[in-house]
Amino acid sequence: MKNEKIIVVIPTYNEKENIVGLIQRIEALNLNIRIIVVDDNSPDGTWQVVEDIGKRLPRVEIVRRMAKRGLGAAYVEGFKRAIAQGADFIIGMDADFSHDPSYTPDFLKAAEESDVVIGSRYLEGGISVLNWPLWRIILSSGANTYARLITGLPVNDVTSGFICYRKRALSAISLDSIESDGYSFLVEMKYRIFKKGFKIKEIPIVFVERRKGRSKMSLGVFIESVIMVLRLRLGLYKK
Ligand SMILES: Nc1nc2c(ncn2[C@@H]2O[C@H](COP(=O)(O)OP(=O)(O)OP(=O)(O)O)[C@@H](O)[C@H]2O)c(=O)[nH]1
Ligand SMILES: [Mg+2]
Repeated sequence: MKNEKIIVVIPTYNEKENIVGLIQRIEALNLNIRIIVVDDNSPDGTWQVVEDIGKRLPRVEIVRRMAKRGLGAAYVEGFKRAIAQGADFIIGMDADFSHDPSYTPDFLKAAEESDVVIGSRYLEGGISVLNWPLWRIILSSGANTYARLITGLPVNDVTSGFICYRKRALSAISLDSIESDGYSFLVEMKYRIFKKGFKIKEIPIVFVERRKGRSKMSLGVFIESVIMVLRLRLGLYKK
């Protein structure tokens, strides 16, 4: 693990209240991690805050896109940069502290024997989330079961966004052909990587509901995900 390059990619939209603390927590791990924040021109000025941190800490990079184009498109941009910068391990993480960066060593350890490591909320039959109301648990586990059954992915948490990819797994799929803009991106990535025959492993995480800022889930994104999962199963996507 010694000389391997780890890059964390964080998509942000109005996460000014979270991103500074999150970057500090990643820095505190002392793993020499590079951080790429991909912001869609957040009206709250998240990009500005990260740009300022980047002036002090060259390990922190902001990619500012000029319009809100969805989580999937933001990740694709961040992943392409991470690969171009020679990352060995690329970790996708939400900005809102739902994904605790202190799991990073667990991800890296599990990645020794696999190509993709998923931080899973659904291991051992239950759901490990903190501060979720019942409706959210029902919605999330319903969406997860739907996506798992339709795609046939041998993964418990197919909708998790907390993922560590080895470079070879990310480079093997054509990122430019990814179709999902919203949350189905997370299913699409796992599906494409699985179809290429890479080894996927899950580690247990506790997902903590955001305390600051707002969720970006919308009806449009939800509908896109329902349809995209079906299209994946039917092979109706650009390969
Ligand atoms: N760049 C970019 N980031 C986005 C977009 N939509 C969501 N994000 C980020 O993606 C991550 C996950 O989005 P959330 O809104 O937290 O989604 P969620 O975790 O399902 O919802 P909550 O539990 O309510 O937070 C966060 O860091 C968001 O800021 C987008 O359109 N563009
Ligand atoms: Mg969140």
